Amino acid sequence: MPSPIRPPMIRRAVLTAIACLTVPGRAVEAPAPFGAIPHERQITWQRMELYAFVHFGLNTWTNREWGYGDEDPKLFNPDAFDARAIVKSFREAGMTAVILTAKHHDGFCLWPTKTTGHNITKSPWKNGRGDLVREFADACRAEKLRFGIYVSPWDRNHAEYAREGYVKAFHEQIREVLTGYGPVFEIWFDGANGGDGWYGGAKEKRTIPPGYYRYPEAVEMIRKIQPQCVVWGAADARWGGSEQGHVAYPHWHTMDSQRGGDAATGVRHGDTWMPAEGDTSIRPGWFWHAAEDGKVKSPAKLMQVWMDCVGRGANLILNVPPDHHGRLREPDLRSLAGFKQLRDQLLATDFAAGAAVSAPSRGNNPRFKPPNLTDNDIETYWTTDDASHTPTGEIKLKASATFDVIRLREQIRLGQRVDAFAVDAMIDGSWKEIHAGKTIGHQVLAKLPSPVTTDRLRLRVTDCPAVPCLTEFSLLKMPDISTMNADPRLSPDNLTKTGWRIVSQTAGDASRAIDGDPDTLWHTHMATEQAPPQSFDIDLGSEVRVAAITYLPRQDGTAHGMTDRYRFELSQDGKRWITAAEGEFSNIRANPVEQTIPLKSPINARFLRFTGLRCIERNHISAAEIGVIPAK
Ligand code: FUL
Repeated sequence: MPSPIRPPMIRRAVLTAIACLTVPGRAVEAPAPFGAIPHERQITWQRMELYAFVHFGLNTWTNREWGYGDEDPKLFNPDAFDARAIVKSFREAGMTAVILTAKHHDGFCLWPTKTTGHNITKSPWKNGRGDLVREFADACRAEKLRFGIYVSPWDRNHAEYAREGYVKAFHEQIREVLTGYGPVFEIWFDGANGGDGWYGGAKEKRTIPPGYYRYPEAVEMIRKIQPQCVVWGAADARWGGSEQGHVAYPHWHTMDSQRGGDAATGVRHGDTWMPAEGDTSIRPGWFWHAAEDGKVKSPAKLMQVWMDCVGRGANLILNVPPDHHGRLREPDLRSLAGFKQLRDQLLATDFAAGAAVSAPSRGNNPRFKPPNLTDNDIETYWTTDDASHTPTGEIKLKASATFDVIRLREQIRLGQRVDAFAVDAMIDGSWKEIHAGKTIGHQVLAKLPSPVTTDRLRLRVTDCPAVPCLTEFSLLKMPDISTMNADPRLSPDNLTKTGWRIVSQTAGDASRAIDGDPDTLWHTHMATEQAPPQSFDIDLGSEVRVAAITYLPRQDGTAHGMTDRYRFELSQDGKRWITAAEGEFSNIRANPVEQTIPLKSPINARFLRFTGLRCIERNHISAAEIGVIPAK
């Protein structure tokens, strides 16, 4: 949830260190910083990139997402809890830290706090002598991951909530978790404030005035106790703008300290360094629910989220909730392992490593030399003379390579500078632009539409208000995730959709119904509702012997536009069509799972038309995925 922000303090010492370093050869000063710049704690944090969120508490037993505040502490009793095993799984998944919900909105504290009786000492677990914050802190230390804490500002249990008494307790809770457990890399202040709650038995709705939590005071205290702790949501880092984990592109690390700004994009020329953290859960909910064991995000989906978050320069906090035994579930662990494998495959070979780069450099000084781009060192950078805002560098690879991901990084200690860049490849004797990008910042991972093979490239900075300072240029190859139809909501028998394209549609963006992603959808609710019938035609890329067709209704919890009467037509040339199936999806509202319509006998076709003839809610048509099951 969005939260108030405050500018971080600019640390001159770091700048001075960068600017005044002298080097052998001609002494040339580093470029002056541009705009807002990060604090050292933010730089360290931005390099952590991917870490785990753990939502665990009474909701794990009550099957709720937001506890009301009157839950019985006796419910908290995991019989197989092992913090070390959980943290080890995160380490093996390549994560850098773990953040625990030490207190969620229900007010139940997972450590023996002195601020409220609603805490873990009232639980049978370890005979009331348990301390979950300590268990996680110790496990993180043992596994060499960093540890962070979520303490919900909104407290639906506390009788004094929305009054002065609670703010004191809340600040005290912050002090407790930051004093007794060793270094805390991040503290998370959620912006959610739903209003109603138990509040000591009052059972009413309470609203809070702006500034109620007195964050500036809390931040001052935090700085004294743990100066390196990143305060998320109130001082050092911002929300990524959605609970699906992705952030927007172009993406800025800066915000406006007075007016805030769009959390997903950031604010160009904002006066405050306030990098984003995208948050999402590996499951639909944040807490564990048995009914969601079959709805764990696939490795391919996690990879997509990661590309749209970490690949745009933000951090990703991925929630993996333990069950009521206190263990991570098998499907979650499998997905985490698959996700790690995909990242490892992507990052295994940087085809640009050690490549020769020729370009002008600042004062011809070796410190700013172009090969700094390909030296795999995130601190060294290539830069040019002050007058040269849009330089070009030419890169000669050691050998011809095939890649489809370009990675770039800026030296963010000097601010986020680049507005636009382009990359060309030498193909068949001439330069061809293969990518035109916008922001870079800490990192950008640009996925090309198809792989490129070359041994010569050109990097052109095309728009930059100051001389650019680029630390890294890499070329990577994405493992084929289009063939990984591992999402449990889709039958593994579905044909992969590589090479499919939408030929025509009556309304909306039908490509979203053939992207293999159950979380995106086609719908015909534009400025006004486009009533059924609505249809689109797919070119399957080549002829297929179709045995069955599938329809996955929207998966986002609403029935708007869900179809219960359909028609599927097939064609070999996209002109003459035959009706392959027409009928009704029964019970689709109560059970919105993938529907499979077997054909009477297989039909050869290259084109498929789906028509939604009727909808069960509102007056438009929607579909999450349309698929084809080929004859065996
Ligand atoms: C939200 C909360 O309301 C959810 O329950 C969850 O904790 C999520 C991370 O943040 O604002």
